[in-house]
Amino acid sequence: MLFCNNEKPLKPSVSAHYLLPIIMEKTMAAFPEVKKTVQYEGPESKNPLAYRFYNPDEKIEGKAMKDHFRFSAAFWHTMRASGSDPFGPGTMYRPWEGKDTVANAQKRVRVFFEFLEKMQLNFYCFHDRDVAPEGKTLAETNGNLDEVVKVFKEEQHRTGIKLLWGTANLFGNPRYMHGAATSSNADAFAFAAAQVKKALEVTKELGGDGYTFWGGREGYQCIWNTDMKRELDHLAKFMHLAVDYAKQIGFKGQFYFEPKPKEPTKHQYDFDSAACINFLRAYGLEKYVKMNIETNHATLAGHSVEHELEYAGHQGFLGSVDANAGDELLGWDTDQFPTNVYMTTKMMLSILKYGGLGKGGLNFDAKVRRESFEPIDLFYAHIGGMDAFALGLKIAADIRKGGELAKMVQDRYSSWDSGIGKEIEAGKQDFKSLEKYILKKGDTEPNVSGRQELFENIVNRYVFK
Ligand code: XUL
Ligand code: CO
Repeated sequence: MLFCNNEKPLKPSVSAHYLLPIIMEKTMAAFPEVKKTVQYEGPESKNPLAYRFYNPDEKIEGKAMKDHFRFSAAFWHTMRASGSDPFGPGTMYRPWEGKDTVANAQKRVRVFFEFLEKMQLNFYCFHDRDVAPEGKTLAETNGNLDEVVKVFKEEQHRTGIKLLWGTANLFGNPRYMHGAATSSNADAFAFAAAQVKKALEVTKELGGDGYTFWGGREGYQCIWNTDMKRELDHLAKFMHLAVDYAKQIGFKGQFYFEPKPKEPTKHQYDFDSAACINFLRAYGLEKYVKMNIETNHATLAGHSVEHELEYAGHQGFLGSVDANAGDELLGWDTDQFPTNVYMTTKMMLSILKYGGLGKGGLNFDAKVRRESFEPIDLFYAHIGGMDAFALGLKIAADIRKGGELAKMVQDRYSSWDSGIGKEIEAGKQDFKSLEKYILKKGDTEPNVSGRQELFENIVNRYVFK
Protein backbone atom coordinates (compact mmCIF):
# COMPACT_ATOMS: atom_id res chain seq x y z
CA MET A 1 0.00 0.00 0.00
CA LEU A 2 1.33 3.41 -0.85
CA PHE A 3 0.77 6.64 0.93
CA CYS A 4 3.64 8.61 -0.38
CA ASN A 5 2.25 10.24 -3.45
CA ASN A 6 4.93 12.65 -4.38
CA GLU A 7 6.11 10.70 -7.39
CA LYS A 8 5.01 12.00 -10.74
CA PRO A 9 2.88 9.48 -12.58
CA LEU A 10 4.58 8.37 -15.75
CA LYS A 11 3.11 9.23 -19.08
CA PRO A 12 3.05 6.06 -21.09
CA SER A 13 3.87 6.32 -24.75
CA VAL A 14 0.37 5.38 -25.87
CA SER A 15 -0.86 8.43 -27.71
CA ALA A 16 -4.41 8.31 -26.31
CA HIS A 17 -2.97 8.94 -22.89
CA TYR A 18 -1.43 12.21 -23.90
CA LEU A 19 -4.89 13.29 -24.95
CA LEU A 20 -6.52 12.35 -21.69
CA PRO A 21 -5.74 15.49 -19.66
CA ILE A 22 -7.02 17.60 -22.56
CA ILE A 23 -10.21 15.56 -22.80
CA MET A 24 -10.53 15.89 -19.04
CA GLU A 25 -10.32 19.67 -19.16
CA LYS A 26 -13.02 19.77 -21.79
CA THR A 27 -15.45 17.18 -20.51
CA MET A 28 -14.30 16.68 -16.92
CA ALA A 29 -14.43 12.96 -17.67
CA ALA A 30 -11.46 11.08 -16.29
CA PHE A 31 -12.58 7.81 -17.80
CA PRO A 32 -13.61 8.66 -21.36
CA GLU A 33 -13.65 5.00 -22.45
CA VAL A 34 -16.44 4.32 -19.97
CA LYS A 35 -19.31 6.05 -21.68
CA LYS A 36 -22.08 4.84 -19.42
CA THR A 37 -22.61 3.22 -16.05
CA VAL A 38 -21.43 -0.36 -15.84
CA GLN A 39 -24.60 -2.48 -15.99
CA TYR A 40 -25.62 -6.05 -15.31
CA GLU A 41 -25.79 -7.94 -18.60
CA GLY A 42 -25.94 -11.54 -17.38
CA PRO A 43 -23.54 -14.52 -17.49
CA GLU A 44 -23.44 -14.70 -21.29
CA SER A 45 -22.15 -11.15 -21.73
CA LYS A 46 -18.70 -10.73 -23.21
CA ASN A 47 -18.65 -6.99 -22.57
CA PRO A 48 -15.63 -6.33 -20.31
CA LEU A 49 -17.40 -3.26 -18.92
CA ALA A 50 -20.51 -5.13 -17.75
CA TYR A 51 -21.42 -7.20 -14.73
CA ARG A 52 -22.15 -10.84 -15.43
CA PHE A 53 -23.32 -11.70 -11.92
CA TYR A 54 -23.64 -8.50 -9.90
CA ASN A 55 -27.23 -7.43 -10.38
CA PRO A 56 -27.72 -4.80 -7.64
CA ASP A 57 -31.48 -5.16 -7.16
CA GLU A 58 -31.72 -8.92 -7.58
CA LYS A 59 -32.95 -10.51 -4.37
CA ILE A 60 -30.98 -13.32 -2.79
CA GLU A 61 -32.48 -14.83 0.37
CA GLY A 62 -34.98 -11.96 0.30
CA LYS A 63 -32.39 -9.17 0.27
CA ALA A 64 -31.09 -7.13 -2.67
CA MET A 65 -27.51 -7.96 -3.68
CA LYS A 66 -26.42 -4.36 -3.17
CA ASP A 67 -27.58 -4.56 0.46
CA HIS A 68 -25.80 -7.84 1.09
CA PHE A 69 -22.50 -6.37 -0.05
CA ARG A 70 -22.54 -2.61 0.46
CA PHE A 71 -19.57 -2.55 -1.92
CA SER A 72 -17.05 0.18 -1.27
CA ALA A 73 -13.95 1.49 -3.06
CA ALA A 74 -10.85 2.57 -1.14
CA PHE A 75 -9.72 6.10 -1.93
CA TRP A 76 -6.09 5.29 -1.09
CA HIS A 77 -5.67 2.51 -3.62
CA THR A 78 -8.07 3.68 -6.31
CA MET A 79 -6.97 7.31 -6.45
CA ARG A 80 -3.52 7.41 -4.87
CA ALA A 81 -1.64 4.14 -5.50
CA SER A 82 1.16 5.00 -7.89
CA GLY A 83 2.50 1.51 -8.54
CA SER A 84 5.85 2.17 -6.92
CA ASP A 85 7.63 -0.71 -5.20
CA PRO A 86 10.94 -0.95 -3.32
CA PHE A 87 12.70 -1.42 -6.67
CA GLY A 88 11.23 1.35 -8.74
CA PRO A 89 9.01 4.42 -8.90
CA GLY A 90 5.35 4.74 -9.78
CA THR A 91 4.11 3.42 -13.09
CA MET A 92 0.49 4.53 -13.05
CA TYR A 93 -0.93 7.01 -15.47
CA ARG A 94 -3.33 9.06 -13.36
CA PRO A 95 -4.56 12.28 -14.93
CA TRP A 96 -5.96 13.36 -11.55
CA GLU A 97 -2.56 13.39 -9.81
CA GLY A 98 -0.29 16.40 -10.28
CA LYS A 99 0.16 19.17 -7.75
CA ASP A 100 -0.32 18.31 -4.08
CA THR A 101 -2.67 21.25 -3.53
CA VAL A 102 -6.08 21.52 -1.93
CA ALA A 103 -7.57 22.54 -5.29
CA ASN A 104 -6.24 19.40 -6.94
CA ALA A 105 -7.35 17.27 -3.98
CA GLN A 106 -10.87 18.63 -4.49
CA LYS A 107 -10.78 17.76 -8.21
CA ARG A 108 -9.58 14.28 -7.33
CA VAL A 109 -12.65 13.77 -5.15
CA ARG A 110 -14.91 14.63 -8.08
CA VAL A 111 -13.06 12.14 -10.27
CA PHE A 112 -13.43 9.51 -7.54
CA PHE A 113 -17.18 10.03 -7.46
CA GLU A 114 -17.32 9.76 -11.24
CA PHE A 115 -15.64 6.37 -10.83
CA LEU A 116 -17.99 5.28 -8.02
CA GLU A 117 -21.04 6.35 -10.00
CA LYS A 118 -19.94 4.65 -13.20
CA MET A 119 -19.27 1.48 -11.23
CA GLN A 120 -22.54 1.59 -9.23
CA LEU A 121 -20.47 1.48 -6.06
CA ASN A 122 -22.61 2.80 -3.21
CA PHE A 123 -19.89 3.33 -0.59
CA TYR A 124 -16.29 4.45 -0.14
CA CYS A 125 -13.61 4.54 2.56
CA PHE A 126 -10.68 6.92 3.09
CA HIS A 127 -7.79 7.89 5.36
CA ASP A 128 -7.48 11.54 6.31
CA ARG A 129 -4.13 11.87 4.55
CA ASP A 130 -5.22 10.19 1.29
CA VAL A 131 -7.70 12.89 0.54
CA ALA A 132 -6.03 16.15 1.59
CA PRO A 133 -2.42 17.35 1.73
CA GLU A 134 -0.67 17.60 5.06
CA GLY A 135 0.23 21.21 5.96
CA LYS A 136 3.04 22.62 8.05
CA THR A 137 0.98 22.54 11.24
CA LEU A 138 -1.91 20.44 12.47
CA ALA A 139 -4.16 23.49 12.19
CA GLU A 140 -3.21 23.96 8.54
CA THR A 141 -3.64 20.24 7.84
CA ASN A 142 -7.10 20.27 9.43
CA GLY A 143 -8.01 23.31 7.37
CA ASN A 144 -6.97 21.49 4.18
CA LEU A 145 -9.07 18.50 5.18
CA ASP A 146 -12.11 20.70 5.82
CA GLU A 147 -11.86 22.15 2.32
CA VAL A 148 -11.82 18.70 0.77
CA VAL A 149 -14.57 17.37 3.03
CA LYS A 150 -16.83 20.10 1.63
CA VAL A 151 -16.47 18.51 -1.80
CA PHE A 152 -17.08 15.00 -0.42
CA LYS A 153 -20.27 16.32 1.10
CA GLU A 154 -21.39 17.91 -2.14
CA GLU A 155 -20.65 14.77 -4.11
CA GLN A 156 -22.39 12.55 -1.55
CA HIS A 157 -25.41 14.80 -1.78
CA ARG A 158 -25.37 14.80 -5.58
CA THR A 159 -25.01 11.01 -5.93
CA GLY A 160 -26.41 9.43 -2.76
CA ILE A 161 -23.11 7.55 -2.35
CA LYS A 162 -22.16 7.07 1.31
CA LEU A 163 -19.11 6.78 3.52
CA LEU A 164 -18.71 3.21 4.81
CA TRP A 165 -15.94 4.15 7.23
CA GLY A 166 -13.29 6.74 7.78
CA THR A 167 -9.86 6.30 9.30
CA ALA A 168 -6.65 8.16 10.07
CA ASN A 169 -3.24 7.45 8.64
CA LEU A 170 -1.16 6.97 11.80
CA PHE A 171 1.78 5.28 10.11
CA GLY A 172 3.04 7.28 7.11
CA ASN A 173 4.52 10.36 8.78
CA PRO A 174 8.02 9.82 10.28
CA ARG A 175 6.68 10.99 13.66
CA TYR A 176 5.03 7.56 13.86
CA MET A 177 8.23 5.60 13.33
CA HIS A 178 7.78 3.87 16.73
CA GLY A 179 4.04 3.52 16.28
CA ALA A 180 1.26 5.94 17.23
CA ALA A 181 -0.79 4.82 20.26
CA THR A 182 1.98 2.34 21.13
CA SER A 183 4.87 4.72 20.52
CA SER A 184 7.66 5.10 23.07
CA ASN A 185 7.19 8.84 22.46
CA ALA A 186 4.21 10.29 24.38
CA ASP A 187 4.11 13.23 21.94
CA ALA A 188 3.40 10.84 19.08
CA PHE A 189 0.45 9.46 21.09
CA ALA A 190 -0.79 13.01 21.62
CA PHE A 191 -0.46 13.90 17.92
CA ALA A 192 -2.26 10.69 16.94
CA ALA A 193 -5.06 11.53 19.38
CA ALA A 194 -5.46 14.97 17.85
CA GLN A 195 -5.51 13.40 14.39
CA VAL A 196 -8.15 10.80 15.29
CA LYS A 197 -10.23 13.47 17.01
CA LYS A 198 -10.39 15.34 13.71
CA ALA A 199 -10.91 12.15 11.68
CA LEU A 200 -13.90 11.26 13.89
CA GLU A 201 -15.36 14.73 13.48
CA VAL A 202 -15.00 14.51 9.71
CA THR A 203 -16.40 10.96 9.58
CA LYS A 204 -19.41 12.16 11.54
CA GLU A 205 -19.80 15.21 9.32
CA LEU A 206 -19.95 12.91 6.30
CA GLY A 207 -22.49 10.61 7.96
CA GLY A 208 -20.00 7.71 7.98
CA ASP A 209 -21.31 4.32 9.09
CA GLY A 210 -18.08 3.39 10.82
CA TYR A 211 -14.55 4.19 11.89
CA THR A 212 -11.62 1.75 11.51
CA PHE A 213 -8.49 1.31 13.59
CA TRP A 214 -5.77 -0.44 11.69
CA GLY A 215 -2.60 -0.55 13.78
CA GLY A 216 -0.21 0.64 11.09
CA ARG A 217 2.87 0.48 13.30
CA GLU A 218 1.24 -0.67 16.52
CA GLY A 219 3.65 -3.51 17.16
CA TYR A 220 7.37 -3.95 17.56
CA GLN A 221 10.55 -5.02 15.81
CA CYS A 222 12.80 -5.94 18.74
CA ILE A 223 11.80 -7.35 22.14
CA TRP A 224 14.96 -5.95 23.81
CA ASN A 225 13.83 -2.35 23.44
CA THR A 226 10.09 -2.94 23.92
CA ASP A 227 7.82 -2.66 26.96
CA MET A 228 4.98 -4.72 25.53
CA LYS A 229 2.61 -4.38 28.49
CA ARG A 230 2.93 -0.62 28.51
CA GLU A 231 2.38 -0.40 24.75
CA LEU A 232 -0.78 -2.54 24.92
CA ASP A 233 -2.11 -0.48 27.84
CA HIS A 234 -1.57 2.64 25.76
CA LEU A 235 -3.33 1.17 22.73
CA ALA A 236 -6.35 0.38 24.90
CA LYS A 237 -6.24 3.84 26.45
CA PHE A 238 -6.20 5.34 22.95
CA MET A 239 -9.22 3.34 21.82
CA HIS A 240 -11.13 4.26 24.99
CA LEU A 241 -10.38 7.94 24.37
CA ALA A 242 -11.72 7.57 20.82
CA VAL A 243 -14.87 5.83 22.04
CA ASP A 244 -15.38 8.55 24.67
CA TYR A 245 -14.92 11.30 22.12
CA ALA A 246 -17.34 9.61 19.69
CA LYS A 247 -19.93 9.69 22.49
CA GLN A 248 -19.21 13.35 23.20
CA ILE A 249 -19.80 14.41 19.60
CA GLY A 250 -22.67 12.00 19.00
CA PHE A 251 -20.92 9.85 16.41
CA LYS A 252 -23.08 6.71 16.14
CA GLY A 253 -20.97 4.74 13.63
CA GLN A 254 -19.51 1.33 14.40
CA PHE A 255 -15.84 1.11 15.44
CA TYR A 256 -13.74 -1.58 13.78
CA PHE A 257 -10.39 -3.12 14.62
CA GLU A 258 -8.60 -4.54 11.55
CA PRO A 259 -6.31 -7.49 12.29
CA LYS A 260 -2.94 -7.84 10.57
CA PRO A 261 -0.11 -10.00 11.92
CA LYS A 262 2.93 -8.23 10.45
CA GLU A 263 3.97 -5.55 7.96
CA PRO A 264 5.14 -2.95 8.61
CA THR A 265 6.28 -4.19 12.04
CA LYS A 266 7.46 -7.72 12.70
CA HIS A 267 4.88 -8.36 15.42
CA GLN A 268 1.67 -6.39 15.10
CA TYR A 269 -0.49 -6.46 18.24
CA ASP A 270 -3.65 -6.87 16.14
CA PHE A 271 -2.40 -10.24 14.84
CA ASP A 272 -5.71 -11.95 14.01
CA SER A 273 -9.38 -12.00 15.10
CA ALA A 274 -8.64 -14.14 18.15
CA ALA A 275 -5.86 -11.83 19.36
CA CYS A 276 -7.93 -8.70 18.69
CA ILE A 277 -11.01 -10.03 20.44
CA ASN A 278 -8.94 -11.06 23.43
CA PHE A 279 -7.43 -7.56 23.53
CA LEU A 280 -10.84 -5.89 23.30
CA ARG A 281 -12.26 -8.05 26.10
CA ALA A 282 -9.20 -7.70 28.32
CA TYR A 283 -9.50 -3.91 28.15
CA GLY A 284 -13.30 -3.53 28.31
CA LEU A 285 -13.72 -2.42 24.69
CA GLU A 286 -15.86 -5.34 23.49
CA LYS A 287 -19.10 -3.38 23.53
CA TYR A 288 -17.78 -0.74 21.15
CA VAL A 289 -15.51 -2.40 18.61
CA LYS A 290 -16.03 -5.13 16.01
CA MET A 291 -13.68 -6.71 13.50
CA ASN A 292 -12.87 -5.48 10.01
CA ILE A 293 -11.49 -8.66 8.44
CA GLU A 294 -9.10 -8.42 5.49
CA THR A 295 -8.36 -11.45 3.34
CA ASN A 296 -4.68 -10.82 2.74
CA HIS A 297 -4.12 -10.09 6.42
CA ALA A 298 -5.74 -13.41 7.30
CA THR A 299 -3.40 -15.28 4.99
CA LEU A 300 -0.37 -13.43 6.38
CA ALA A 301 -1.46 -14.72 9.80
CA GLY A 302 -1.43 -18.29 8.46
CA HIS A 303 -5.22 -18.44 8.35
CA SER A 304 -7.78 -18.31 5.60
CA VAL A 305 -10.22 -15.42 5.46
CA GLU A 306 -13.12 -17.79 6.14
CA HIS A 307 -11.39 -18.87 9.34
CA GLU A 308 -11.20 -15.25 10.42
CA LEU A 309 -14.82 -14.53 9.49
CA GLU A 310 -16.00 -17.66 11.22
CA TYR A 311 -14.02 -16.86 14.37
CA ALA A 312 -15.26 -13.28 14.55
CA GLY A 313 -18.78 -14.39 13.61
CA HIS A 314 -19.34 -16.95 16.35
CA GLN A 315 -17.85 -14.57 18.93
CA GLY A 316 -20.28 -11.81 17.89
CA PHE A 317 -17.59 -9.53 16.44
CA LEU A 318 -18.25 -9.74 12.69
CA GLY A 319 -18.24 -6.15 11.49
CA SER A 320 -16.94 -5.37 8.02
CA VAL A 321 -14.66 -6.83 5.36
CA ASP A 322 -11.66 -5.48 3.49
CA ALA A 323 -11.96 -7.53 0.34
CA ASN A 324 -8.78 -8.45 -1.50
CA ALA A 325 -6.49 -11.45 -2.02
CA GLY A 326 -2.85 -12.28 -1.47
CA ASP A 327 -0.65 -14.42 -3.66
CA GLU A 328 0.08 -17.96 -2.50
CA LEU A 329 3.67 -17.69 -3.65
CA LEU A 330 4.42 -14.30 -2.13
CA GLY A 331 4.64 -13.72 1.60
CA TRP A 332 3.54 -10.10 1.71
CA ASP A 333 0.46 -7.93 1.55
CA THR A 334 -0.07 -7.81 -2.22
CA ASP A 335 -3.65 -6.46 -1.92
CA GLN A 336 -4.84 -7.99 -5.17
CA PHE A 337 -8.42 -7.96 -6.37
CA PRO A 338 -10.33 -11.10 -5.35
CA THR A 339 -11.38 -13.36 -8.22
CA ASN A 340 -11.36 -16.78 -6.58
CA VAL A 341 -14.98 -17.96 -6.48
CA TYR A 342 -14.31 -20.76 -4.00
CA MET A 343 -13.03 -18.12 -1.62
CA THR A 344 -15.93 -15.72 -2.14
CA THR A 345 -18.37 -18.62 -1.74
CA LYS A 346 -16.84 -19.55 1.62
CA MET A 347 -16.84 -15.91 2.69
CA MET A 348 -20.47 -15.42 1.75
CA LEU A 349 -21.44 -18.65 3.55
CA SER A 350 -19.97 -17.26 6.76
CA ILE A 351 -21.45 -13.80 6.26
CA LEU A 352 -24.94 -15.24 5.59
CA LYS A 353 -24.61 -17.60 8.54
CA TYR A 354 -23.99 -14.71 10.95
CA GLY A 355 -26.81 -12.57 9.61
CA GLY A 356 -24.92 -10.26 7.24
CA LEU A 357 -22.61 -7.31 7.70
CA GLY A 358 -25.06 -4.83 9.24
CA LYS A 359 -23.46 -1.38 9.16
CA GLY A 360 -20.35 -2.87 7.55
CA GLY A 361 -19.73 -3.73 3.93
CA LEU A 362 -17.25 -5.14 1.45
CA ASN A 363 -14.55 -2.55 0.93
CA PHE A 364 -12.09 -3.31 -1.88
CA ASP A 365 -8.85 -2.67 -0.05
CA ALA A 366 -7.15 -3.75 -3.26
CA LYS A 367 -4.96 -2.24 -5.90
CA VAL A 368 -4.24 -2.99 -9.54
CA ARG A 369 -0.79 -4.39 -10.36
CA ARG A 370 1.92 -1.90 -11.24
CA GLU A 371 1.90 -3.26 -14.78
CA SER A 372 -1.82 -2.43 -15.10
CA PHE A 373 -1.14 1.27 -15.32
CA GLU A 374 -4.17 2.62 -17.18
CA PRO A 375 -7.20 4.12 -15.40
CA ILE A 376 -9.49 1.69 -17.21
CA ASP A 377 -7.81 -1.17 -15.29
CA LEU A 378 -9.49 0.16 -12.14
CA PHE A 379 -12.82 -0.69 -13.77
CA TYR A 380 -11.81 -4.18 -14.85
CA ALA A 381 -10.42 -4.84 -11.35
CA HIS A 382 -13.51 -3.76 -9.42
CA ILE A 383 -15.87 -5.45 -11.89
CA GLY A 384 -13.97 -8.72 -11.41
CA GLY A 385 -14.12 -8.43 -7.64
CA MET A 386 -17.81 -7.54 -7.52
CA ASP A 387 -18.73 -10.33 -9.92
CA ALA A 388 -16.69 -12.85 -7.92
CA PHE A 389 -18.61 -11.90 -4.78
CA ALA A 390 -21.97 -11.87 -6.56
CA LEU A 391 -21.33 -15.37 -7.90
CA GLY A 392 -20.07 -16.47 -4.47
CA LEU A 393 -23.26 -15.14 -2.87
CA LYS A 394 -25.47 -16.98 -5.36
CA ILE A 395 -23.60 -20.25 -4.85
CA ALA A 396 -23.61 -19.83 -1.06
CA ALA A 397 -27.38 -19.21 -1.09
CA ASP A 398 -27.85 -22.33 -3.27
CA ILE A 399 -25.75 -24.42 -0.89
CA ARG A 400 -27.81 -23.17 2.03
CA LYS A 401 -31.05 -23.90 0.17
CA GLY A 402 -29.88 -27.41 -0.78
CA GLY A 403 -29.08 -28.02 2.87
CA GLU A 404 -26.93 -31.18 2.38
CA LEU A 405 -23.75 -29.66 3.77
CA ALA A 406 -25.45 -28.29 6.87
CA LYS A 407 -27.15 -31.66 7.39
CA MET A 408 -23.84 -33.53 7.03
CA VAL A 409 -22.19 -31.23 9.57
CA GLN A 410 -25.10 -31.77 11.93
CA ASP A 411 -24.82 -35.55 11.49
CA ARG A 412 -21.11 -35.42 12.21
CA TYR A 413 -21.86 -33.96 15.63
CA SER A 414 -24.93 -36.10 16.31
CA SER A 415 -23.26 -37.78 19.32
CA TRP A 416 -23.88 -34.44 21.08
CA ASP A 417 -27.61 -34.42 20.38
CA SER A 418 -28.61 -37.16 22.81
CA GLY A 419 -27.23 -39.39 25.58
CA ILE A 420 -23.92 -38.50 27.18
CA GLY A 421 -23.14 -35.68 24.69
CA LYS A 422 -26.37 -33.88 25.43
CA GLU A 423 -25.78 -34.25 29.17
CA ILE A 424 -22.24 -32.82 28.93
CA GLU A 425 -23.50 -29.82 26.99
CA ALA A 426 -26.27 -29.33 29.54
CA GLY A 427 -23.71 -29.27 32.38
CA LYS A 428 -25.04 -32.46 33.92
CA GLN A 429 -21.73 -34.34 33.90
CA ASP A 430 -18.37 -33.85 35.62
CA PHE A 431 -15.00 -35.60 35.48
CA LYS A 432 -16.00 -38.18 38.07
CA SER A 433 -19.26 -39.12 36.35
CA LEU A 434 -17.53 -39.22 32.96
CA GLU A 435 -14.89 -41.59 34.32
CA LYS A 436 -17.66 -43.81 35.63
CA TYR A 437 -19.42 -43.71 32.25
CA ILE A 438 -16.30 -44.79 30.34
CA LEU A 439 -15.31 -47.44 32.88
CA LYS A 440 -18.72 -48.98 32.42
CA LYS A 441 -18.73 -48.61 28.62
CA GLY A 442 -15.18 -49.90 28.05
CA ASP A 443 -14.33 -47.76 25.00
CA THR A 444 -15.77 -45.13 22.68
CA GLU A 445 -18.20 -45.96 19.93
CA PRO A 446 -16.88 -45.31 16.39
CA ASN A 447 -17.72 -41.82 15.18
CA VAL A 448 -19.17 -40.73 11.83
CA SER A 449 -16.67 -40.39 8.93
CA GLY A 450 -15.42 -36.82 8.35
CA ARG A 451 -16.31 -37.20 4.62
CA GLN A 452 -14.11 -34.30 3.58
CA GLU A 453 -13.91 -35.57 0.00
CA LEU A 454 -17.67 -35.86 -0.29
CA PHE A 455 -18.09 -32.35 1.14
CA GLU A 456 -15.68 -31.05 -1.49
CA ASN A 457 -17.48 -32.90 -4.30
CA ILE A 458 -20.83 -31.47 -3.24
CA VAL A 459 -19.39 -27.95 -3.19
CA ASN A 460 -18.12 -28.49 -6.76
CA ARG A 461 -21.58 -29.59 -7.80
CA TYR A 462 -22.90 -26.18 -6.73
CA VAL A 463 -19.98 -24.19 -8.11
CA PHE A 464 -20.09 -25.84 -11.57
CA LYS A 465 -23.83 -26.12 -12.15
C1 XUL B 1 -3.18 -1.92 5.51
C2 XUL B 1 -4.64 -1.80 5.43
C3 XUL B 1 -5.20 -0.44 5.65
C4 XUL B 1 -6.43 -0.40 6.48
C5 XUL B 1 -6.89 1.00 6.79
O1 XUL B 1 -2.69 -3.17 5.21
O2 XUL B 1 -5.32 -2.75 5.17
O3 XUL B 1 -5.46 0.11 4.40
O4 XUL B 1 -7.47 -1.06 5.84
O5 XUL B 1 -5.91 1.74 7.40
CO1 CO C 1 -7.41 -2.95 5.05
